Amino acid sequence: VRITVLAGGIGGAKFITGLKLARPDAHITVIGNTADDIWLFGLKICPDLDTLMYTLGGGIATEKGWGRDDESWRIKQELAEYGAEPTWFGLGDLDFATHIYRTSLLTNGLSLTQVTARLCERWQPGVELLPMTDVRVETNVVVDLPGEGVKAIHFQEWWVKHQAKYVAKSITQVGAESATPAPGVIDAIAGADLVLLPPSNPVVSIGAILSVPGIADAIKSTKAPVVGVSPIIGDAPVRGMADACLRAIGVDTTAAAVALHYGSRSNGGLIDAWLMDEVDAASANYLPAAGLKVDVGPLWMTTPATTAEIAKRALRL
Ligand code: FO1
Repeated sequence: VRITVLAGGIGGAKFITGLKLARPDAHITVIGNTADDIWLFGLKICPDLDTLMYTLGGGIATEKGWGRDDESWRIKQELAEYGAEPTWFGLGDLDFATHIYRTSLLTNGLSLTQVTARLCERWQPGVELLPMTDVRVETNVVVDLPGEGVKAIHFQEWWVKHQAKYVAKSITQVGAESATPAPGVIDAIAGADLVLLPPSNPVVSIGAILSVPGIADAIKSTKAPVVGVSPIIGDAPVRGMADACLRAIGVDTTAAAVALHYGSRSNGGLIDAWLMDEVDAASANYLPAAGLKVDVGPLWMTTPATTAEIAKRALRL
């Protein structure tokens, strides 16, 4: 069975860990968000691809959910001694090696798709990991910064440097309109037996992937069923800042509102079915009228075993 998953970082990686346990026989293709990518110190950092690769390959710092396990921070300290900016983004020594190697391969002319495949030869994530595009696309957040006024800043600056404390007035994927899907992305959607939207951020993760021309159309027209898993439980994001991002696009932070935001494929939308948590069961009732099949069950991804149960429920749906 061929399963294609669109994924952001931490939530997507956790879900896919469970999916692998639920269906060890499946050929899983993961289309990763690259709009969180950022160039720092001359190096290309791909947070979501790396979170997927390290998590599925067994090298993630589990408590944080990003970066390497058993990490040290000597390079960061040394850069700080020089007064090198920025100091707000946590790049560890082992993680730096990934970014150095990735950037050197890109400089040698390999595409991000080829580089990601090369990095995965080491990590063996057990899935085919594809960037959404080989072209530079960056999520920008428009904020009103004290003393600076209204301006667009990189997503990582908003989220990591400012801890999302300034209201996101709007969120855009810069460069998306002229981007093209990476090789293999459209085929993975068109040729899938099942397409899954895991509990990733609907705006800056899934939304960013869908901003690449051609990807949303491929999902709308694939013969495979498309099943989404709610990233919202009890009117709050499972993790991260989906509430602040949803507010920026005028969508309520509820499981049902996110389902309606994606919309039913029978009405020109993106999904056929939606899995939501038990605490949101009351709002499940009015989704069938919007053309969506719904199931309700526990959605907290507390352990790989409970996450495998969530994945099995999505597969049944
Ligand atoms: N998240 C943070 O909150 N603080 C950091 O300093 C930080 C550094 C970092 C370095 C490499 C990497 O792959 C991810 C990193 N993240 C960090 C996570 C990342 O900013 C976001 O959680 C994702 O981009 C959102 O999907």
